[in-house]
Amino acid sequence: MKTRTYVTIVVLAVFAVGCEEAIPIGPDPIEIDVEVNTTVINDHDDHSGDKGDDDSDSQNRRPVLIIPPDQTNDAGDQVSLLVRCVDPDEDDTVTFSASGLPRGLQQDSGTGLISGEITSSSADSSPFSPSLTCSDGRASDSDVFRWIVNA
Ligand SMILES: [Ca+2]
Repeated sequence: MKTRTYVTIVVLAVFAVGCEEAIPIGPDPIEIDVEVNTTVINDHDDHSGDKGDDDSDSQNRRPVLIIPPDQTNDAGDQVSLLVRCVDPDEDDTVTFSASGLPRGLQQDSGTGLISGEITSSSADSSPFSPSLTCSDGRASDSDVFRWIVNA
């Protein structure tokens, strides 16, 4: 008889504590934890989404100008020098511009071809340091080379 009574009291005590205190308090902290985790995950997604939009512009790769080797010509020479520019982005079209070319020469902005007849007076200003630029409209590459014109 003593043993039965003891067991019954212990079981009732645990049951009462479990019902009145453990159950009402228990679920709340768990729900809060879940919400916090969910919020953190959503923030992450939003940020990477923003970065993705920015990257679509910043992912443009710069065209690379292939600067010609130094040139030597005589005044009066007919020149035809093709400058190349490589853009890793297949769909990008590059345009060329040049400054400081020997007089009489110009560069085709679409093809990069430098052509013309070097004027006789160019020898007086030799050597030249032409600056070439190619651009895909968002990024560009420039370089300088040397051009000697002999009289
Ligand atoms: Ca590009």
